[in-house]
Amino acid sequence: MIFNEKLETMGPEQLRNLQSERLRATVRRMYDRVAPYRKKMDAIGLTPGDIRSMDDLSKLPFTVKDDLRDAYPFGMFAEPMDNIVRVHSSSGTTGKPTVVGYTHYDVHEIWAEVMARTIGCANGTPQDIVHVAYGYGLFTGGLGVHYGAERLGATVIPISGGNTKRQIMIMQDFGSTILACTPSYSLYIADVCDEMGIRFRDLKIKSAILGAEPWTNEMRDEIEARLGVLAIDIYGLSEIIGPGVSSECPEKCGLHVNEDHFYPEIIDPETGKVLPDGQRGELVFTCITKEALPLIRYRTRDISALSRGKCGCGRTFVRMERVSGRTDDMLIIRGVNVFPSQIESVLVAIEGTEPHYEIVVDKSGALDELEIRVEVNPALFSDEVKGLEALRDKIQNEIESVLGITAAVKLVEPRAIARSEGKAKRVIDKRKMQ
Ligand code: DLL
Repeated sequence: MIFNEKLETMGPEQLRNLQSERLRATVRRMYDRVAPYRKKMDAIGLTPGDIRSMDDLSKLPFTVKDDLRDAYPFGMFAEPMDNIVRVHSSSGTTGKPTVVGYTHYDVHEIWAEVMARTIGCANGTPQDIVHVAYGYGLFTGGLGVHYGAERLGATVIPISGGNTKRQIMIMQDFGSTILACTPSYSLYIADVCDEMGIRFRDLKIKSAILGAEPWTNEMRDEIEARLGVLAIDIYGLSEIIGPGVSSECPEKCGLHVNEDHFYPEIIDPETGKVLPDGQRGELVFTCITKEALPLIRYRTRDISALSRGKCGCGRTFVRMERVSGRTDDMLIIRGVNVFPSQIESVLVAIEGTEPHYEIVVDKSGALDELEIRVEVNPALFSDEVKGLEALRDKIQNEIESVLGITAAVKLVEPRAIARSEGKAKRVIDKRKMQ
């Protein structure tokens, strides 16, 4: 079902005019209200009047994650706190998270709208029962899908993540028809179903809106075969809105970007130059309607490509290819964004460890596993076992409180981790990606 036929099937010229008008207003707003962005424009002698249409977009300076970090927590907001009705946050490259804010308009007129479109892309209708197993909280997944499902007029089950047996019981008893969670969690739910002697296919779930972490078409095939559902890739990031930036339709030929709100570009990550359609590079978004945090040319570090050919579903919005990787070292473990530098700062702050470590990410069944191998200093290593166990527990707890996920910590003897002459290779990601 196309939720917003008028906008989602808009002709190219009309769309371009709408985008240009919105861009002009956004640039003016950012210039007048957000000092860090105004400084960037002033530095290159650019004024809001120089931006007349989408053709001028590439003149504008980029925004990067560090800009948000430098303005932590609320310094990039274009609205006074009185008008901010919600904040969310995601991991930053150091200990500080990235904080994002929303006005009432952002939550109800933009986010709920684009998420209703997303659920529509998965054949969702007001008759559906949407089982939201993304986490609720500072993470945008749970509440993002929640408001979209309500906007669509569907029934929401706000179950959040975890307690898988209970999830399955609720799906069975309440007759959930659309599942929203990470792709890996959907497979884990299927495993637990098997253990419980329940066939997932016998549940009423007809489609699944899966995202927040990279996955492949092969994984989709497996999910569709095992779960008997239509599995749709949904993409988004907190800085832009959360989920709802783009979504596949049943044609499965790329994710339609809600470009009347979030305008995408692909750039060469080295030179910053805009690349033509079809070429892979770093995805950059400009928010052209948001009030609280209308980031301009935000560099996502996600790798994708754009295509504008006709889509069988009738939607005209540009499509982005499934995200195939990142330009930085961010890992996504069980849907949680993790930077190796966050792990390093925990380790170096703990007495008794050496700055030599390895991060191993693997899959156990459908779920990601994180193991951290860290060298212990020689004095402690010869100490009694109790001391080592206490150290291991301490690291484990610290990691859990900083990252919000559990890690298996393995203490290894001094010099057990191979030294490197060049750039240390600290991350071993054994999960198979295409
Ligand atoms: O993960 C928002 C979201 C929630 C998207 C639920 C989809 C479903 P963040 O926590 O800010 O926001 O993480 C954003 O996750 O830059 C990508 O690297 C990655 N990501 C999100 N969706 C996908 C996807 C949410 N479908 C970061 N495929 C992004 C690959 C994805 N990577």
